Amino acid sequence: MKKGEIVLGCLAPHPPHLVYAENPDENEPVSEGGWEALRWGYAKLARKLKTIEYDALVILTPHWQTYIGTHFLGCDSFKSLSVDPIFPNLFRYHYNLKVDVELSEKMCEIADQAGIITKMMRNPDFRVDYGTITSCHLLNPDWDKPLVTVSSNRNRHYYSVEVMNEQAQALGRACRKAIEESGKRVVLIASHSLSHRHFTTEAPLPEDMSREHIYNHSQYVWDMHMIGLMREGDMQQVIDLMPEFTEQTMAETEGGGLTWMMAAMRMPNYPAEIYGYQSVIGTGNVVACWDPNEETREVVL
Ligand code: 2X7
Ligand code: FE2
Repeated sequence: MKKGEIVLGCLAPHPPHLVYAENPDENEPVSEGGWEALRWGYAKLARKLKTIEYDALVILTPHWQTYIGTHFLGCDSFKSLSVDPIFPNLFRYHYNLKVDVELSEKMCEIADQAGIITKMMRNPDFRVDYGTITSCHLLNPDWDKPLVTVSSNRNRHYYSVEVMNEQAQALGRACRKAIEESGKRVVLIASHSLSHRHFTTEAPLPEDMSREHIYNHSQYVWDMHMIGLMREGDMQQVIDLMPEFTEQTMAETEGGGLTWMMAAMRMPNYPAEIYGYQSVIGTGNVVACWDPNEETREVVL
């Protein structure tokens, strides 16, 4: 069998606002738009994805939080209405997604062999988190590829950001091995924002862009520093800075997504493609990807 490979890694933030602003048929609330810098960037990355041959999407999301080990979706499909607990006014999304259970089981098995506590999620009524739904909708609105969601273990809360950063790397290495053994071509997704302090009140019209800005300047400076390193292709430095960045900006990197993805991709030393940066209720969000194929890698922004 041909060795499987990771064909792309995407950093894909999941504010439900972005789906709300798109007005897709699947979402009940209706908007007048908003957050175009992120949505247009996502649309461009979604077009790139259409040009790549791949079998499955594998996504790690901080909104599926597990306290004992790492869990993997383990039923063929999940269908329900996802109502965001914090923004039910923006996000009531009817989803119907397919899972690559074979790949999911392989990742679970290899992670287990590496000493990581794991579990397959076999409850067909499990409610898939809105991080998975939002990032996957924006990257692949046709929903024509199976996916695997990997949960976010709460190492950061039990122990520290440093422990999270180490454990997420071990998980990333295990997932890479599983993908190689599977023979499949896989797109990885780290679903999260960067800096994450946010406003606690909402404008009367949520998409009123005259009210949208980053929560504070230090968050902005940190986000730009991290994005600068991504552009330079120094992901080892980004991961080394992760504990400090995460603590100082309350970053959503705390769930381990970017660390996991970079370890799985063996710490890229080539430039990331940057598709857009914008705040959503004060949080910092970048849409970016790492393309291991030199021939298709581009300077986007
Ligand atoms: O989950 C989120 C997020 N990460 C960022 C901004 C707004 C809402 O939800
Ligand atoms: Fe989030």
